[in-house]
Amino acid sequence: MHEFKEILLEEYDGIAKISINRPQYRNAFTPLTTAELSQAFTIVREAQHIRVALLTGAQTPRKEGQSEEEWLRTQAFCSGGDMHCKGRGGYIDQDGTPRLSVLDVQMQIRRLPKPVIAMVNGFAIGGGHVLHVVCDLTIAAENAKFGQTGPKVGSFDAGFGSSYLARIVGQKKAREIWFMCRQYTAAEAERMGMVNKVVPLKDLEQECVDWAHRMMELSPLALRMIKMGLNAELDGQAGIQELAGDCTALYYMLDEAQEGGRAFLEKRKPDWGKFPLVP
Ligand code: 1HA
Repeated sequence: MHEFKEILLEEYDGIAKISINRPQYRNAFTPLTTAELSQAFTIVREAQHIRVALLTGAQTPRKEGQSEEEWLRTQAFCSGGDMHCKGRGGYIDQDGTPRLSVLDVQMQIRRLPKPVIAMVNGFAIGGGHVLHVVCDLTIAAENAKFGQTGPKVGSFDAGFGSSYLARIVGQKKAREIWFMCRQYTAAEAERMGMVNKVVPLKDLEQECVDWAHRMMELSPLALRMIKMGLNAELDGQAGIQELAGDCTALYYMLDEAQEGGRAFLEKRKPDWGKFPLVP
């Protein structure tokens, strides 16, 4: 759909697949990666025919002589911020500016009025773990590994990466994940409630497509309103603003809202009496 350097954006049958494409670095993200992710999510938001987005990591080909087990162990969804770019104040972009722009990507995923599935094909670590947390659903391969490293490498995400995580797995587990910096298997992550389903890696994409197709049989507007309602419950005024915006868009679709605008332009009083006030 679009040429990028550090991500891939593909589309099939109303489903967009966004892959972080730096498998040699376990799909760690640079400021360029996050800038491209932002562009991709904007494209996905604007494209009316796209109904569901998948977020994943590009895979490495299996090397000659490498066992399947070893190959599976080295695959990654995303291993967080690229340590080669980590500087004072953020991850340093090509112009020397420090950035934490993955936070904007997190917000875009949460605000995207379409479901986003994290298709976790391997390591989801550090800022990569947070990316799966902010997706609406997570489907993981059996070989996936989940965990935080922030306090080990001089970082932390006390935003969605902690508070929203705690809403999903509970306060004790969220504190364990951050205070211990251990890795968890896909099965453990599923038991904690942060993964919806675990399948073998070879079946992962088909499973995600099946979930996407199931959601595409349902009312897009109903799913959108549910997503915004679930966000509003957690996000305070900003969440209510998001939900209220969608309510305004729906109201504008009614004759009653059109009457107000028309009456103003026709310099008359609006006739609200024409519209039923259902109990
Ligand atoms: O906390 C935040 C933020 C908070 C607030 C706001 C913004 C934030 C933005 C980002 C972040 C963070 O993400 S902090 C956390 C950063 N990430 C990490 O600490 C994870 C580092 N990586 C690992 O722990 C491990 O690589 C791994 C568990 C994912 C995989 O281990 P494995 O299989 O033993 O592979 P390994 O040999 O370590 O890595 C393979 C190659 O990938 C290495 O390169 P090579 O030596 O072959 O040249 C390795 O350097 C590279 N690599 C892996 N992860 C990263 C990386 N290179 C740069 N940055 C990485 N994150």
